[in-house]
Amino acid sequence: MDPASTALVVIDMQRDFLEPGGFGEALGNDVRLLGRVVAPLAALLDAARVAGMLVVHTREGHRPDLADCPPTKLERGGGPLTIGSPGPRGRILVRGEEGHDIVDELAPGDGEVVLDKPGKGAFYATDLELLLHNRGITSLLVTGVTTEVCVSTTVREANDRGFECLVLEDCCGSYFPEFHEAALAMVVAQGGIFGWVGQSSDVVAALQPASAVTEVVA
Ligand code: TIU
Repeated sequence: MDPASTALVVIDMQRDFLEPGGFGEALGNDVRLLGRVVAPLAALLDAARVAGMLVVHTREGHRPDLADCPPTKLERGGGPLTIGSPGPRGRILVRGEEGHDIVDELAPGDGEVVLDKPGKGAFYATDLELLLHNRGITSLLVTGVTTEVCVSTTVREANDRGFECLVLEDCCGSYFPEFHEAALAMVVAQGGIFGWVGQSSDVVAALQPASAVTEVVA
């Protein structure tokens, strides 16, 4: 892995998915299941920043007038609350609202890309491919939530565009543990049909400066 041509992509670590009263809960999910992702992802973010890697944070959400939200997406879910409904942290999945933003522990740093996307995939109706191309990025470390929805969709989109993808298991989360496992198994099956799956601790170790590694060995 060359940090200069690799980007860390952090998908949708928003209050709307991780905290009560948001979109995840409106869809009937237990949002506490995603909490396990925060600590390893914070450590990975630190390591990526020290290594000078490009960091991209995505946020799923819509314009206040919902003009970019397909009626099919609005109609689904089945609960009393849907996209645009008022919730405890503002209107659900609407840009500019508190719930739409990224959780405090993983707040984007200065100069990091924050990419608003209307769909599940990070490449759909965004300038992500252009940003990565202009920076000479060829490989992606993919993290975030949920594994089988926005992470999986993004990995598939990235794969078709020629990016190498390493999905970090402990930095991805799902409301359905069995879907998490299945989505990751689908990435590596058939000789890595969409890419690879790994653990963040291995990436953090690989990103350590050579001097730190020497110290440990000594
Ligand atoms: N519902 C669900 O699992 N996920 C989403 O709606 N969006 C993302 O995965 N970000």
